[in-house]
Amino acid sequence: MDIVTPFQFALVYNAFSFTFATMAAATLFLWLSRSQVSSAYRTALTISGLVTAIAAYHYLRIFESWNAAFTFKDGIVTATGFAFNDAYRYVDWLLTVPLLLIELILVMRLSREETMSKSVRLGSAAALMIVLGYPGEIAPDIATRAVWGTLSAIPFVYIVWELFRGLGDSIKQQPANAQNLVRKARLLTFASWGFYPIVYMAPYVGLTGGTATTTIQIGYTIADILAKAGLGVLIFLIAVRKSEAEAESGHKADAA
Ligand SMILES: *C/C=C(C)/C=C/C=C(C)/C=C/C1=C(C)CCCC1(C)C
Repeated sequence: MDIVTPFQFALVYNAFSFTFATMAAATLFLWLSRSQVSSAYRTALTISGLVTAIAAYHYLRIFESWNAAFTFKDGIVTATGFAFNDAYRYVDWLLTVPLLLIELILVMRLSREETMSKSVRLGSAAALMIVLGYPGEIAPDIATRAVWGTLSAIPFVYIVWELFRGLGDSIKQQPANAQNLVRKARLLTFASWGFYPIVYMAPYVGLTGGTATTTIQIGYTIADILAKAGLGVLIFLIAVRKSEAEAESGHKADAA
């Protein structure tokens, strides 16, 4: 295990702790807000809260693992010999990334067939992306990291392309008051998801040892907060707007 400075140790320690609290709070918010939206969007909020709940659990485990890997005493950090376990993060992604895509697709309320086929295709591509990324993440040398990272980027590019093209069309079918928010949700997904491969490349630009470890952990943590809790809040807002728009057009139809 690469040794970190006291500052790096504390930074990652606090980031993990903060993220656990953020994910847990987001879960409560998303689940408790279900009654504020029409029944068509409750599943999207349930899944959104499930994503942050799974992440909260894994951040607790990652936090424990970080704490077990080092001792911080009298201003000095020493490695305990227990390896910091990055597998928690990848298991978390394996579960949460397909769910996040499904959440985004559900809130669009497409036809049943489209929802199914998009969820299966994007969900499988996302799982493949994570599985191919892991061997590179734990590889000790940059060449191996680069090979797996490049393979993982293939399904990644497919997902990005599919989201832009496929979801771009359905944005036009959204009620006017929700279009902008759906566009923002898509943009937030792109921006945060695009951040992961950039963070992954930190060792390519010469970062090593504790600096690389810290950069990667902090980078993934920021991206996770945006991609999971940030998206959850946007999904909630979209669901509220769409519920309002649909209730209104329902009233008009009743009056006619
Ligand atoms: C909540 C977690 C999310 C949204 C995680 C997303 C992760 C990615 C988009 C990861 C992508 C990667 C590549 C495109 C190549 C290098 C390896 C990965 C797995 C970091």
